[in-house]
Amino acid sequence: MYNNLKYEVKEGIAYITLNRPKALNALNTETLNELHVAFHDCEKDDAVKVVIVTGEGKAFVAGADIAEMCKLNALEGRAYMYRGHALMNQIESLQKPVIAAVNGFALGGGCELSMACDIRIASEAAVFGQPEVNLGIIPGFGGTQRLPRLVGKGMAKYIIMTAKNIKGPQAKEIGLAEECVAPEELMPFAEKIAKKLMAKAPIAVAQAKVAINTGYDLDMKTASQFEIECMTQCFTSEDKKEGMTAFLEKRDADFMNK
Ligand code: DAK
Repeated sequence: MYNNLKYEVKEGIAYITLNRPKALNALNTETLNELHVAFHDCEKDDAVKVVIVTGEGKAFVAGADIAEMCKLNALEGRAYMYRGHALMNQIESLQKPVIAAVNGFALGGGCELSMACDIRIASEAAVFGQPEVNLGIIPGFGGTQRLPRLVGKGMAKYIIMTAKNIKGPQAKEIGLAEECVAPEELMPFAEKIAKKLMAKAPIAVAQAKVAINTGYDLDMKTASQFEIECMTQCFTSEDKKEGMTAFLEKRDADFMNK
């Protein structure tokens, strides 16, 4: 079904593994479309609780596909950009947590893909960057907007305007990755975080995600009102009953069976 990625669901985790070795997992149109379908499947499949995105080989994603992009005129480029933005927004609004396990090169659209995920775990071998200015363009899948939100405006300008590469450990230092681990620890660590997320109340985790993502771009008063609405969703859930009852009964909460 997929030509450029592997999709597998195991014990509540959907693994989306970019697998286009001839172009270091670069995002051509077909790959963007396949990612869209894979994330749609994640949303619809009740067996999926958490998603881990990673790359096969030495790259996470080496960016948008330069060979394909090179042939696009301005109008086609615009359509391509809409497709990329739609994918990033789809990931950001997925009602399940998404972890990027960044194994290697995460350049251009690859860095942007990781930034649309909720949590980034970098391998020490990871290399993040937005090298678009080397190609005569700027980040086109939300990088100029998501990078400053993660690392601050000054650092984002430094990275984007000088096309500076950021290795895994530095990515953690500046807030571009939440954790940085040895390459062989990457998937076990990402799975550990996935299991931690799965043990929490799913509706609460989903509502926390939407409250943070949506509220971040609103003024404080509107964002606070939005938080109240998200909290109200939690208050109507079985998870809230189970979580609070479990606390009072001095036992672990069991959200999976509710
Ligand atoms: N696209 C296409 N092919 C790529 C590629 C890419 N992004 N990156 C690597 N490849 C291909 C190489 O061409 C090479 O193919 P062959 O020559 O073997 O056929 C193969 O993958 C292996 O790459 P290298 O031989 O270069 O491998 P190295 O280990 O020596 O170097 C590298 C690895 C990641 C440092 C290097 O490959 C590299 O610099 N890659 C390009 C990185 C880059 O500039 N990424 C793109 C950023 S631009 C838009 C919206 C969004 C975007 C654009 C437009 N619109 C709205 C229109 C986003 C743009 C970007 O992401």
